[in-house]
Amino acid sequence: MQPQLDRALLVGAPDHVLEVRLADEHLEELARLTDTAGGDVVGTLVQRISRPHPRFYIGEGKARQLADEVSNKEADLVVFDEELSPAQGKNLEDLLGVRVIDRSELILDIFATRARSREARMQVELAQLEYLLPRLRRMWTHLSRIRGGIGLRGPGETQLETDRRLIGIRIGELRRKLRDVAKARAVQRKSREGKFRAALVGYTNAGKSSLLRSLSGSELFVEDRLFATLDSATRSVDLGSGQEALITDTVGFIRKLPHDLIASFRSTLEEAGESDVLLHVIDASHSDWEAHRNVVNGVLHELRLHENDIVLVFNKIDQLTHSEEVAFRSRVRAFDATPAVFVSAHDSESLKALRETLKARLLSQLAHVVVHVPVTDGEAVASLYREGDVVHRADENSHVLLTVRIPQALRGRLASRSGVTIKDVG
Ligand SMILES: Nc1nc2c(ncn2[C@@H]2O[C@H](COP(=O)(O)OP(=O)(O)OP(=O)(O)O)[C@@H](O)[C@H]2O)c(=O)[nH]1
Ligand SMILES: [Mg+2]
Repeated sequence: MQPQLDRALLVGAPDHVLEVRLADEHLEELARLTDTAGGDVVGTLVQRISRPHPRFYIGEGKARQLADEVSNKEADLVVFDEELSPAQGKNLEDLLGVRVIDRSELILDIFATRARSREARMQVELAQLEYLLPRLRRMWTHLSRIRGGIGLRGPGETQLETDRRLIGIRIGELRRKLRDVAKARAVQRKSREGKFRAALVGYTNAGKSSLLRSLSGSELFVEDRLFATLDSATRSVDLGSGQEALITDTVGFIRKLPHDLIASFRSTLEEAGESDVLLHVIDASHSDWEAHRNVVNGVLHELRLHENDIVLVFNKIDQLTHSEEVAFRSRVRAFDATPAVFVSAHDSESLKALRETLKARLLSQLAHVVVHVPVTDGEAVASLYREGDVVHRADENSHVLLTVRIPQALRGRLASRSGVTIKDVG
């Protein structure tokens, strides 16, 4: 059900108290989304309102003006920045005679065309169907129009009932399959236990994938478009001094991300929450970075991840002049108690601060212990050197005495070996 996005007219109906600059910014973002979905923006229309009009969301007079615009500009699609109720969508379509979609539908459409992995595709399909269900009658009208059917009469009640039932069945099936995938992922995660893990979260286009690419030196898809990444990917990153972290790149967030989408990506995002630290990436060069940060904080809140250990990663500082950067840093420090680093994914030197921050967190989580290992147990000694941070070594006749920082998982494994004793330091 891919809509043909052609000549699109954008409509913004911001709250009348919203700053003009922000209202412009929101429409600009909607234009980028439309472009990402393959549409051509032929015009925009804005009406500041104090309350949505129940019939058309915008006022009646404005709706008629919109109808004139549609015919003047020969638009075949109208995109609303605000979420339309099923009835408002239908009324607008009846008035305008072209397809009307809202921001949520546009985002769902982008996700549908861009998701690659089986899991992401199922997540998107689930979100689309859940969005579609209450709007079925209107969707049917689209279809009968596209197929040049019997005009605007729409389907009969029996047909609608059948469709609702079929969609309900498919939703159940997708939920079941996604639960299985989540279980399989939990097993995979177990095998990574004991490793230090971080997850990149943040507004779309902030540079999450670019950062992981620079940190890990491995290929990842990066693009100056919204929602370049839909499938999470994990890479191992060298932190120096033999320490290593597993870092996961996730889907980006956006203002008014459809709830159905957040719900279907919940398991992937919750997995990010199980990591030792969340790296909240912010595009420091974007004029609206504070609003972006608030949107991301809101989603983290919704996913109950806001109390996790979070580090703010201000990216793209190469785009700021030196004095802008200085002002930026002091502003951030003055207003935010969350630890922050300032980096550029395009400058590997600047990433040192991020590696150091991660390493400090990794080391602080290690248990500081003295381990007695029989000299014959070469494997235990080797694993202490490989996974721990050896501070001191003393060789006795039958034992090696190592003062070392180790992850809890290694401690558990060693404790069960015969002849090995572990004591906490201080
Ligand atoms: N100048 C500059 N550009 C950057 C930097 N980091 C990323 N970019 C650019 O920003 C754009 C988006 O980068 P991505 O890494 O795809 O962003 P993302 O956060 O993964 O975006 P989504 O996957 O869409 O959520 C690309 O054009 C990058 O080249 C940086 O430090 N400096
Ligand atoms: Mg990305």
